[in-house]
Amino acid sequence: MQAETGKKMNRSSTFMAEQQDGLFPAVCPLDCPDTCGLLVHKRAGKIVKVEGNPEHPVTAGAICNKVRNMTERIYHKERILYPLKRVGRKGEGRFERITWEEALQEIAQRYHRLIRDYGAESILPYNFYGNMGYLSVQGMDRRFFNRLGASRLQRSICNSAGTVGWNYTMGFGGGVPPEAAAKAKLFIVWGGNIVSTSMHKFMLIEKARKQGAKLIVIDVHRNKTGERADWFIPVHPGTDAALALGLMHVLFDRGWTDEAFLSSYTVGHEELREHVKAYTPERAAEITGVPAEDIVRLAQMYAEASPAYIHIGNGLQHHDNGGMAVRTIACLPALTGAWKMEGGGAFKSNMAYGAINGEALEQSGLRTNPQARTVNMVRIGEALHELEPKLRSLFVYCANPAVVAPDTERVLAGLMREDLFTVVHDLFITDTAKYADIVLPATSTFENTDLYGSYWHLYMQLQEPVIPAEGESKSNFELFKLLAEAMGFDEPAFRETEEDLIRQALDYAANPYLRGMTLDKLKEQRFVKLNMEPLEHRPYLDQLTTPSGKIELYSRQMEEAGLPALPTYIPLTEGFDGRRRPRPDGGDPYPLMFISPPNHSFLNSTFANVEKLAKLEKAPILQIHPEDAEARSIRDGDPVVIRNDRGQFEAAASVTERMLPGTVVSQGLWWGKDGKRTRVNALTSGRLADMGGGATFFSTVVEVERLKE
Ligand SMILES: Nc1nc2c(c(=O)[nH]1)N[C@H]1C(S)=C(S)[C@@H](COP(=O)(O)OP(=O)(O)OC[C@H]3O[C@@H](n4cnc5c(=O)[nH]c(N)nc54)[C@H](O)[C@@H]3O)O[C@H]1N2
Ligand SMILES: Nc1nc2c(c(=O)[nH]1)N[C@H]1C(S)=C(S)[C@@H](COP(=O)(O)OP(=O)(O)OC[C@H]3O[C@@H](n4cnc5c(=O)[nH]c(N)nc54)[C@H](O)[C@@H]3O)O[C@H]1N2
Ligand code: SF4
Ligand SMILES: [Mo]
Repeated sequence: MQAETGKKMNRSSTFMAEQQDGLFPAVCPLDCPDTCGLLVHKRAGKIVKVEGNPEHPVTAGAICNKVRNMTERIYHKERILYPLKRVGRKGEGRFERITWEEALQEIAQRYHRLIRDYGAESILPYNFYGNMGYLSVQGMDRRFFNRLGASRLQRSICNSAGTVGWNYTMGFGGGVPPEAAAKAKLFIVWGGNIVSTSMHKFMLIEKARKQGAKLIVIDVHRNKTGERADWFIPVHPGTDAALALGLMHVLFDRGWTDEAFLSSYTVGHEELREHVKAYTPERAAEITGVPAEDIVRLAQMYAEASPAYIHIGNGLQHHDNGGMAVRTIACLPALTGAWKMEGGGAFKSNMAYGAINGEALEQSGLRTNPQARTVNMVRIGEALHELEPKLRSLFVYCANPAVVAPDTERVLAGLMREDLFTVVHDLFITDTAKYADIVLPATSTFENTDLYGSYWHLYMQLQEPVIPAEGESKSNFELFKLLAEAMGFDEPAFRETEEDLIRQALDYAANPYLRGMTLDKLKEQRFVKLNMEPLEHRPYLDQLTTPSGKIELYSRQMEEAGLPALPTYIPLTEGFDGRRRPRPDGGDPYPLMFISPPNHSFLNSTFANVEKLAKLEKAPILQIHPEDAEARSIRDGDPVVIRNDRGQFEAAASVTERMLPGTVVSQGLWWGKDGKRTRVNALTSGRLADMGGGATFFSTVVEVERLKE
């Protein structure tokens, strides 16, 4: 293949890391649905440029600006290159260099002592998807903590509320694949900002628009995707289920439903038809802020477009009622029969198509403490203070809870505990690492071997080291092998290689889509498409794994779980609907809804320390409606403080009509800097969503004031 530079890509997977010059294949490891194929340019042994791999069938050579600047991160002057031990106070960030031998011995000794005195449950791993590689976060690390007998972690900070909600309706955790989506004539992006968070899907939509397709964005603020839409529909936060129910009312009422489809493929359509009579467009308008005539127009466009595709974003899922919102929206395509046509239907995640053999990777049989408790990662602030028996050690990797977890003040107070032994494995002294007793240097993805799936497209990819490990850094895989050895764990599971684990991950008869996927093929081709043949023999709609095998508009499972069996609008616990109802306790100290979604140039809190990207985002900004600004004598550019009972956050006001009055928005997860209050999660709570133990970042109420200087 001829790449842009005219140089030939090196396909041989042996010793890429040792070659000084050339062009090498790689995979983007970040928590982004697109999982791009990359090309890494090396000169004199160093990476000089990262670009998209034009051969990748879906991402096709385009990558985001974040990853185009990846070299700034890999060779950042603050990257940690050897193990460190804390010498200052917790939070101060003063460390001294130690050897790996010392670090491993100290951790092993502390862990043996904790296990003897308090039991292994006193130790909690805390990780998320800082690196999406299966070996990075679902491999040796899981084996290690299973064998240790540590408390287990419920990894629910991202999308688990919606996943449960989707599954109640559809059963199977896969939606419309990209190849089919390209054929849609109407795209509804609902609670997502795909221009920033899934750029290749936006590119796909742009292409379809050239053929006449339309894009509608439903969001609480006109984000970058809303700016580019044919129709942007602003809603009050947490009211989407009411909007969907209003649409259902119109669809049934006007006879715009596909009755044959409803009879063949759903259960509960008669109950639903009755149920939604109460959700007139007028009532839905009152709740959502969307005018009744717009609800009718939207229902008509949805019914007439064929095929129509709904993208369900994370904005819906980070609310008290997030599970129900997703469950409700997931019912819409069944009313019009959109699923019948190629490209019609909905997408929340396509991860299920590529499901790997997670059990082979983590080996739950190694568990020395099968009864170990499970701690919800969303509630880490509370867990560090209140859990009994106490947590006495936190092992953080691939995550930055001091910035990303809700209720920052509580998290930090927990991390300050002198009796908490904290280990952080990362590439940088993150806000979390500042509180660590031991900091361990992590490799970047380009220094690792790993296997990647995608939660949007259908290709798996292999990463092999393109450069040697920087300094003394080690991959997660290697680290947990070394720790197992230091702890004296001698099971064969800890002696296996990366390639052994990749083979085990791919050997999974339970997933027909994985049939034929092998390590050898991945080495040869770099990206290999899942085997989609099963869909040809047995259509998607015949594969649903709900108890009835149909789309469950009425769900007995939900009823059994104590939830409404039919899609229902449930107001937020904190906050207001369109009637601006005061809080149930009568008080109204925090009249504004505070939404804190990701920004364009960071990936969660990753890249916030890369100067070039931080400069593009300038500083934390609070978008506030002119009415709300005027009521508080706030002018554009003014410094403001945003407060509630949990904490404070400071930003520069941007007075804008992007939202309905009553909602303020600040994008981006900034690190704390120079004692400034730059972390949005100081305001958010550890309250859990209605399903899946999910986070409720966006169900937050605040007051805003001009900051006196
Ligand atoms: N550039 C960039 N890309 C990313 C990330 C990043 O940090 N930066 N993060 C990655 C990760 S981990 C994830 S999970 C995905 C998330 O990506 P998306 O699924 O696109 O979700 P968010 O970016 O969280 O966008 C949420 C949108 O929902 C809106 N919203 C909030 N509340 C409501 C509501 O009640 N109703 C409606 N209709 N809208 C609401 C917000 O205004 C925001 O525009 O992106 C991934 N990609
Ligand atoms: N207010 C608010 N809070 C949010 C969100 C929001 O929209 N608003 N979004 C939420 C969502 S959807 C998510 S997914 C979470 C994300 O939360 P996290 O997964 O914690 O995301 P990051 O902040 O990117 O932190 C990842 C860390 O992993 C490190 N890392 C990268 N690669 C490796 C590796 O190979 N090994 C090790 N050991 N470390 C590595 C990175 O340097 C980085 O410090 O945040 C959540 N928090
Ligand atoms: S962050 Fe997403 S868009 Fe950017 S390179 Fe990675 S996978 Fe591609
Ligand atoms: Mo996420």
